[in-house]
Amino acid sequence: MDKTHVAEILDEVGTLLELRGENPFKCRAYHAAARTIDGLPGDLAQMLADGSLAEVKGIGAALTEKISELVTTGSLAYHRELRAAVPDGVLELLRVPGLGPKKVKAIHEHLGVASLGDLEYACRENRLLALDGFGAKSQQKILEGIERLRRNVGRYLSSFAAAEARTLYDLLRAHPDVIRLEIAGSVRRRKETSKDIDLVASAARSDRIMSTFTTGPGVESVTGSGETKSSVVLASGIAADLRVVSDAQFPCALAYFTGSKEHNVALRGRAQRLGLKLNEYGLYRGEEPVPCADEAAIYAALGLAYVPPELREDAGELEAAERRMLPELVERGRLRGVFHVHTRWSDGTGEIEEVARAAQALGFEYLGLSDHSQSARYARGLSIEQVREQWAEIDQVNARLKGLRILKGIESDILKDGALDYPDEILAGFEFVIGSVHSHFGLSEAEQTERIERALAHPRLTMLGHPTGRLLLGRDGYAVDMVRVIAAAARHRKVIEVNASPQRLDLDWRLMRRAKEAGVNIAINPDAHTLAGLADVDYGIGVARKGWLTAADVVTTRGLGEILAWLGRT
Ligand code: DGT
Ligand code: CA
Ligand code: ZN
Repeated sequence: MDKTHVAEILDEVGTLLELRGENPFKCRAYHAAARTIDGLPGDLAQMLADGSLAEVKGIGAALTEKISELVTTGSLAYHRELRAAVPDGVLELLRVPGLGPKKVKAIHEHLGVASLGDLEYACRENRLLALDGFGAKSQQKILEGIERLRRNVGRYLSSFAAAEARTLYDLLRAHPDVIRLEIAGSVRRRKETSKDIDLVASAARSDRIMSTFTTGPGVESVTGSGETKSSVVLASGIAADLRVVSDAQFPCALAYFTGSKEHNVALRGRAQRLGLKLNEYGLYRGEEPVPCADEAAIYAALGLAYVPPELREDAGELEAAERRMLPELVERGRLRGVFHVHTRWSDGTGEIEEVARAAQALGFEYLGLSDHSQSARYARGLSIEQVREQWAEIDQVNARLKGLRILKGIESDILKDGALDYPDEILAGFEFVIGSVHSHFGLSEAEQTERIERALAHPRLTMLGHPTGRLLLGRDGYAVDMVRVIAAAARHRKVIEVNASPQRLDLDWRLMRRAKEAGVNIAINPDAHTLAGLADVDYGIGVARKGWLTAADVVTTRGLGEILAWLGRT
């Protein structure tokens, strides 16, 4: 083993000791030894053999023994032992700029954060503010640091990709040469994550548009530039491709670059069976182009109803389009209210009245507040006394508000055995109860499923929150049999939420049709922790559409009267 590698291991031992909260002198000794070894002029094996290593300042007998083990065996038992005690995700936290072992230790111990995804979520839920040595500023810096690390992952959350795409769209839309312009690719299909941004424009000439694109603000480097295609990497890390075609080519180019690839393949196959040829330039019968004014015309020429981009995943949409059986997808404008909103009473930032006014400004008739329950200590879950105080405040604010009704709810932890937090008489005082799993992620699939099934059977439970607990690009959901969970929700007539936080989008859209077919209604819940977070319902709409949901499948498209009747409070 060479010196550099030995130094790395010693340095990591120092860090692992710091993470354990060991004596700072001991930790520093390892870091210092690592630096010393790295800078030694001589040969390590030689120095061990002739005993000169033990003479080096700061090395000494104990370290010499460890270095000897490293050099001769290639690893160090002490290091392996320390390493095994720390989850991989916790070590990963050290890669966030500004987070040293001491801070990582505090975050891990006090907030249970064990991965980058956990950390991002904790920041978004304002959990770091409760820790000594952290403030709103450092929380923001950590979020930016995580974003930078993401660049190496190569995928981005839909919220981020869509915002970056929108900026490019606005830049190009203003260009006088542009005739038609659309965001294509996975962003247009409202996928939960995207690799890059795809834009398609039409114009009589492309050169000036291309130069606007490649020299646009936020462009860090140009990775390709040509007459029909240019590629850039933005300063934020994400890449973007722009295609410019003639206006006649635009519909087929847009369809092609919207994808998905699987949908394209199926569509092309269908064209072939009809004696047609479809590619990114056009639709042809023999050599003869079949003119298509827009995407709908392409589908029509293939005997199909127009397939909205969200459905283009080769999941049966072509068969449904042929039979004119595509669903009329839910739209943002149909949402009449929201559930699952946090306030300052637990880990949100808004006062009840502020949140209510923000909800009203978004056009909602009702606002279902659901702060955390008493077992969620890390999230400042409400004691029974605080629950009663919050109810009193809600009554006061409701008395002042016109046109918006605040509903009293709770995000009750589903306890390890599937029971809900709080005794039944307190639960009965809420107008709705969301049950969520926030702990014991490590149960077996059977145990986790039974736990959630038991919660769903509770007569006071209204809906299941973020059913798998996943954090996109952060951590997988816990092991759970969602088919059984959906069946249980159907049996007990419970709603499942689509948590619209862009980091969750859980229930996954791939499972929504199953829920819908089982007769389970979906609530599009922002899980907002700030006033701005209420608008996250837009991301929920995106995945609900991907999941083939109509307004009738989404409980929050119902007006207040119907909601109150459903909740049994007319
Ligand atoms: P992403 O970027 O991984 O989030 O997903 P997409 O769907 O945006 O994929 P991307 O950016 O690689 O390509 C954009 C679209 O271009 C894709 O949805 C379909 C089309 N496309 C790309 N490569 C192929 C291909 O090899 N065959 C076909 N049929 N279509 C392709
Ligand atoms: Ca893409
Ligand atoms: Zn939650």
